[in-house]
Amino acid sequence: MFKKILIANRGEIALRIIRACRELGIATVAVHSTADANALHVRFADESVCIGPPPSKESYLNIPALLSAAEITRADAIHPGYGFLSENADFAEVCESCKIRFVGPNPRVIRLMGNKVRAREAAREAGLPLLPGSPGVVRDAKEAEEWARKIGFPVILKAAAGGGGKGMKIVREPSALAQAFSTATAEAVASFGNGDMYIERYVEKPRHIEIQIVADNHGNVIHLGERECSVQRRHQKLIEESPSAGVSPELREEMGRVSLEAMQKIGYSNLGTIEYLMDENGRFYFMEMNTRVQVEHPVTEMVTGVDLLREQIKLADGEPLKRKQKDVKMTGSAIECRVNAEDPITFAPWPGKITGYSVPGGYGVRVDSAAYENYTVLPYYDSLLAKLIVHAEDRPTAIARMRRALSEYVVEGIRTNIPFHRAALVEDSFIEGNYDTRFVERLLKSETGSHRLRKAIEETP
Ligand code: MV4
Repeated sequence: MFKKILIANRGEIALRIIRACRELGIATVAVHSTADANALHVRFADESVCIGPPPSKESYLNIPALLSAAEITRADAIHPGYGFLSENADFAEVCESCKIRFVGPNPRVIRLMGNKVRAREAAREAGLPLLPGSPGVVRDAKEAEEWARKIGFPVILKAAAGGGGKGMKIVREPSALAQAFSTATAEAVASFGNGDMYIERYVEKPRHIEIQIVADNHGNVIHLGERECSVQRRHQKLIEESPSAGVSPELREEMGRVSLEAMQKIGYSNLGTIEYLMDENGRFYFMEMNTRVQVEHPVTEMVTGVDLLREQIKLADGEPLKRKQKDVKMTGSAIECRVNAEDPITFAPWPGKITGYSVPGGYGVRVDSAAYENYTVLPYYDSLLAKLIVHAEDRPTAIARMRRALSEYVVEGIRTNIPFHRAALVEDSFIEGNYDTRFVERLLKSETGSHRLRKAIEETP
């Protein structure tokens, strides 16, 4: 087993990794920017190294500084967490060439999944269902028009280097295609330095359902069921749950089986998440694959009883999977609310000092957070303050438990989106489990939704 792991991240995920290491008897090295000198991940780790000034580019994304820190402290592995360098194939490659294990899949798969056109092709070859679309890169507007005619409108143009919604354009009629193609291409060049586009049939009100994959270096793959992540705004997820109310046991079996078989064919190893779009008829289509641990991994941990970070580290060390698919059981229902330091109506980031702080607790409640009283939320990094996770025997009880936990949460001195969560969890469509990716938009637009949000702001301590 590894003796020492360097955590190339900050915030709650750095703490989550440190906790898993401590339980495995592995020493930890925190890295931090000058602004993070007082952060909890620095205090929780056995050692720490300052790697640069506050901007991420000069610290948490600074590859030479990270490798120097790993070499100086003699770390034998680097855990990238999520975000930052977690899906950077070049970084994974440099780590391996420095004889430092990268906790994640091999650079080949990271690179494959990073290019959405190549990922789509690999998914098709591995037997995953795809939406009708171009088999490869669409070279110009004329070619896009030919494909659109075959596929049928509406269509969506997507950047090969994209993900997270950048460089995407929905096109509803032939006359709008040429303009959309050039705008999307320009956006993709500006954002990713790569203007390659592909085209797909557009699904109007999709649900975002993802399958958790766990794979070892010896060809064994299992899945841990699905997470539903349809409650999101501008591609930022806000609420995730497992299981999804829109997935029957039969559909779960099917999605899990095809996902697992595809990963065996691709030669995937370590943790991974396959994202699917589900249409109104319950049909699912491959969207993209994430080759890292995800923010929302705790809901899967709560329903399966599998410690994903512990497993991830053991898998990176080459340990074979002990669990077989038949050993995986999903029990009850788990929900996660992402508590962000942001305005609950405009969603604008709201950094600043937390002057008063009290976290919820009790049966079935988990808080993954790096916040504490007198902590200052910094403007340089993402605004995730805490993940509030509940687990209960069934979905209605989980919803009641989450509402109870949200009512206990006190954060003074900054604005948070706790009122948004309070409003969301009383929406009929959420309670019925009958919602899609337009949920937040509808809540904010509706009379009752916006009224409830304003009331929740008044009532939130
Ligand atoms: C789509 C789609 C509808 N049809 N593709 C958004 C981010 C990127 N990963 C892919 N996305 C979408 N792709 C087709 N063919 C709708 C979205 C989409 C979306 C997907 C998941 C969760 C939230 C979303 C919000 C808006 C659009």
